[in-house]
Amino acid sequence: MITTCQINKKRLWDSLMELGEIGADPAKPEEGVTRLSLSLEDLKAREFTINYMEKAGLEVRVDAVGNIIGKFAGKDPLAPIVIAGSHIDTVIQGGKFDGALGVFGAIEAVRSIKESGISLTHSIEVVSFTDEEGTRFGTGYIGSKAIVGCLEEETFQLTDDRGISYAEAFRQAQLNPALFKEAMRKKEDVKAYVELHIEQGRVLEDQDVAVGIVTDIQGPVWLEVTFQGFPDHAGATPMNMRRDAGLAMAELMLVVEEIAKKHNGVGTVGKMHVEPGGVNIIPGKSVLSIDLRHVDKNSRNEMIEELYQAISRINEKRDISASVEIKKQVDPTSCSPEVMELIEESCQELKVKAIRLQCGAGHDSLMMTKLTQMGMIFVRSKNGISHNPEEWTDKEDCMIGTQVLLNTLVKLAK
Ligand code: HGY
Ligand code: MN
Ligand code: MN
Ligand code: MN
Repeated sequence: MITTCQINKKRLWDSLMELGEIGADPAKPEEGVTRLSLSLEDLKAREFTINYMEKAGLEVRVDAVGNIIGKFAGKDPLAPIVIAGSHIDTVIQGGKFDGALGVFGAIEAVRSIKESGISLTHSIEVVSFTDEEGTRFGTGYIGSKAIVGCLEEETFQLTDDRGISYAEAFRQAQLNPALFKEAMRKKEDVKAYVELHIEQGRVLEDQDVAVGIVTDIQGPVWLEVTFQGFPDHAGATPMNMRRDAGLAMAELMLVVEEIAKKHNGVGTVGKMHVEPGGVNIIPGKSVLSIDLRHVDKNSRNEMIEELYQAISRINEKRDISASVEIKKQVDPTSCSPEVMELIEESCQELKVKAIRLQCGAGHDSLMMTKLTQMGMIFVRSKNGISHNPEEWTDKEDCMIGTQVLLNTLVKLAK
C-alpha cells in the first residue's frame, strides 16, 4: 500500500525546537540540553510530550514505569499493534535530536496518518521510553526493558550522584516502583517496532546519503571498577612504597583504549574520580566507568575477558585490590529483514537514496527486538557529532526520515 499522506513539516520542526528548549539555558547555548531521567527538566519534557500527543489526537496513557504511550486505534482491536518510539531524556549537555526526533517524528507521522483519514487494521502506538540514556543512574533502557519483561527489581536500588535511589526518583515522578511489572507487553500483542533516530556517526554524511537502514546494532557493556589502594602522604611516601589507586585507574584507562583498538570495537571511560581527593594525598580509592561495545558478541566477550586480566595484573603490580560491577550488558543484535525491506520500499517510493549500515550507538531497539521484529531508520548527523551541544540534523533530513517512517508504519499497520 503506497500512501500519499504527507507530514506537516513546520509542525514537526516547531515541536522539536520547542522540546529542545526544555533543559537548555538560552544564555548558554554551549551547554546544550540536559534532561536527565526523571529530573525536573525531564518531568517538564514529559508533560510537554503528553500534551503534544493529546493535541495530536492520540489516546494517551503513562504506563507503570512512566513510558508515555500515544495510541491511534486501528480497525481491528485484536490485531497486534505496531510501535514507533524513542526517548526524550538526554545525556549531560546533549543535543536537540538524540531520541527527540524519534518520538516527535513518530507523533507527527501518526497524526498525519490520522488526519489523512487512512484507516488501518493495526493500531499504532507512539512510545516515549523512560530513561533510555542511563546517564543519571548508570544503566538505561528502563522503559523498554520493562516492556519486554527484563527490568530487574534491583535496578530500583541504584542511586544517582546525589544518592537519590531510582525508587525515590520514581516516587517523586508519581510512579510506584512496586508496579513496574505491569508495563510488560506480550509478544503476541505486538507486530513490529520501528525507531527513527539520528545516526550519531559519519557514514551517511561521508556518503552524502540522507537515510540509513540499520542492519545491526552494537551491544554496550557498562562496568564500574573500584580500585582500593592506600591513602598516604604525597611528600613523605617514597614512590616504591605506594599503593596508588589513582595510577591504577590511569593504567586501566589506557588498557581500555588498547583492547578496543585491538578488537576493532570501542571503549570509553566517561566517568572517574579518586578519593579522598586532595592535592597532597596519594589516592586511596578510584572509581571509573567503562563502556565497551562491539557488533560481534564473541569479540565483545573477549574484550571483557582481557579487561579482567588487566585488572588482575594491575592489582598484582601495585599491591591493591579491585571490585567490578556490571551495570549493563546488552548483546549486539540484527534488525528484522522484513522491516528493513519495508523501510527500503518506503525510500524507493519517496525516491530517497538510502544505504544499509551498522549502528554504533545503543537504542531501545536493542530491547524491543526481544519482543518483536525491529527496524531502525537513520538520518544524517552533521559531522557525526552527538552527545554534544553541537549535535545537529538538517531540517530537510528530519522531514525525510519522518516521511519514511510514516510510509513504513502504513505498510506495517495496513
Ligand atoms: O549510549 C548510547 O549509545 C545511547 O546514546 N544511549
Ligand atoms: Mn544518546
Ligand atoms: Mn538515543
Ligand atoms: Mn495486517
